[in-house]
Amino acid sequence: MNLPDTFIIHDEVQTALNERRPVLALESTIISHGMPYPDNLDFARLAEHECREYGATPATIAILDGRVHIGLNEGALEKLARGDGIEKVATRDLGLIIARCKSGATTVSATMRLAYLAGIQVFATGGIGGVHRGAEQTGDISLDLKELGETPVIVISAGAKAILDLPRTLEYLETAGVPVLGYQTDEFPAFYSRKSGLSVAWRVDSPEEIAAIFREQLTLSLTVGLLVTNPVPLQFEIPATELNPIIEKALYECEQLGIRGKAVTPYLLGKIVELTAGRSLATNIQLALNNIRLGAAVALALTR
Ligand code: PSU
Ligand code: MN
Repeated sequence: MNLPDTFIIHDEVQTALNERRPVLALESTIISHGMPYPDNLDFARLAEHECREYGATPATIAILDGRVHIGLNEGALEKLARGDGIEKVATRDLGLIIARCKSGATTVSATMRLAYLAGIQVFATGGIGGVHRGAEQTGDISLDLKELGETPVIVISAGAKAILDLPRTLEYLETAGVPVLGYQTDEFPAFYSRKSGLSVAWRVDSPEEIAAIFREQLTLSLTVGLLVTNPVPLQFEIPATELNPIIEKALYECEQLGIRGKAVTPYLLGKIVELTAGRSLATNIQLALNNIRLGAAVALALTR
């Protein structure tokens, strides 16, 4: 594929792509805007380590000084974790950030698009953005959903964050034509919790099935993503009953402070870490690592 000259593909990633070995894309907003320093740096390193352990080359994606990096070195991870001058970059911000030679951490939407352009088919994150509660009034719907409806990449997530309006998020995904698969579950997981009370469209039980479904989508030239939802491991989940009052409190304070737009999700995640005395951070890290393990297995299945 002919890549724009603003792209810098890490040697290790380029070699893996050339040799048709499994590559897994990882996002950077979860590092810069989703977790506090220095836990986020430990997470970023562990994420890449876990990916390798499970047989795939990690390609963490971010923009540094106007260059799109597909695969990062240790210095870049450190810079993203510290977060100074690091913008939160969704697909709509890509042109501006690159044109102005700025640095940014990519969200699910931007990471999907850049992974696709770089020829990477699988991407593991924590949880996708979605329709926010109260979107009837605010109209706040994450660009992640639109991107899922437009870009053929497999996204492995722990569902959507419980801070969102999950029924409306699922309705949006249906309208956008995005298949929502439950990995070894019939229920749509709610990020910190394994259950949401909502059903997924289809259940799958192996990485091979996921790879087979994606191949058929490509054969049909369907230009949509494939959303895989993978529940947080039982020992790390925070049950919804326990979390709901905390989410209510975080949402209330967010509203009181008048926080809007792209600052909402980072604020809520940070507030929940504070209100759970760090427990939600441990859960966030574990669910993301769990997604990386599955993502590596799916990337491997796609090479067979
Ligand atoms: N998953 C996490 N932590 C995060 C995010 C996802 O475990 O911080 C980020 C992703 O980058 C996602 C973004 O795309 O939150 C959604 O932001 P918004 O609601 O502003 O679209
Ligand atoms: Mn938003």
